[in-house]
Amino acid sequence: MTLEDHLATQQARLTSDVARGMAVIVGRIGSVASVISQELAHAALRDQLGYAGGSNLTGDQVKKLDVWGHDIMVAALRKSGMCAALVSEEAPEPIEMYEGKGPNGLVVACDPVDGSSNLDVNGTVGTIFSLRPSHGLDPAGPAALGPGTEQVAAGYVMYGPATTLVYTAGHGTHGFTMDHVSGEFFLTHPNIRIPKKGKVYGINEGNVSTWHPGQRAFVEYLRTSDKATGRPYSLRYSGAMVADVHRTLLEGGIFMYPSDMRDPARPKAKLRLLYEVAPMSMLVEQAGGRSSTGTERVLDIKASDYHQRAAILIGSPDEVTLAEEFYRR
Ligand code: FDP
Repeated sequence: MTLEDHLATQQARLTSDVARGMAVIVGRIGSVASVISQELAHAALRDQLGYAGGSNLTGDQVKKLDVWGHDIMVAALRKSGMCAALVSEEAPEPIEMYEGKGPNGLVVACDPVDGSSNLDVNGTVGTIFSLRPSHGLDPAGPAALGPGTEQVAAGYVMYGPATTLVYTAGHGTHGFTMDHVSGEFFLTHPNIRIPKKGKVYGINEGNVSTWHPGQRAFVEYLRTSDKATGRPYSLRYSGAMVADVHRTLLEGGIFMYPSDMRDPARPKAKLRLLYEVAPMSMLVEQAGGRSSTGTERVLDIKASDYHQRAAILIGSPDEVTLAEEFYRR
């Protein structure tokens, strides 16, 4: 089954005001992904690696492929005629699109090229996206703010040895693999269910000195041998959220990017709520998993800023629940 056919089945299950927009926009993102995938494969040959010069609003050094990915995403969403505004990691304010205004238009939040530090070393990177109803607002950008439970669809594309697109429109999480000859996505992972418990954890352990004591104790627990509870866990960390969440979704376990708690009164998270943390949370919940900040459900966080950051502990229900217990102790 192609992505297009699958989108038609999901479209039939949504309310009419958002259904068509969801199918059109996810389809467009699939087309953009096949172009990004080609570009990544040839980037070194086309002088597309390295920094563009300058940094984005959240202070990250911007790479040439970040800028390029953003530009083609803007053009594709504008052309879709269903996107009323785009919140992108590479733009300080939402990009309003009059082509998609109206009661059925959707607001898209997107990180076109996520995991950019992997770009120059031929590592895995991804695209993450989230769709919400615009409710006919004009400007439509503010419709992106609010809890993650308002998302009507979310997904990511992973550019690894194969290009994989995983999305949910609120009725399960489904994975597709791109045929590199035609650029078309085919359903290869229908209705993904995350294992209840896993054997792997993923976290940047270089940050250990900045963690909450509960976070430190939890990781110490995972590293301690105990046959009865399947410990020690193995550590896997790719440096790209998409790859780490994808592995966790398929094989179980937990991926974590906790806040820097050196000043407990002012926790500092790294990953962005609207176009990283919230969409991944919807995808994993739809597959039977959980996503928490350590103290609250991620999808309940009400965004008040387009580039707001949030902590995330995401994966199998058993590990996320246990991590929360460690935070409470
Ligand atoms: P990157 O900064 O390379 O774009 O989006 C943020 C992100 O990548 C995630 O994809 C990734 O999980 C995380 O940051 C990696 O951060 P560290 O280098 O701090 O581990």
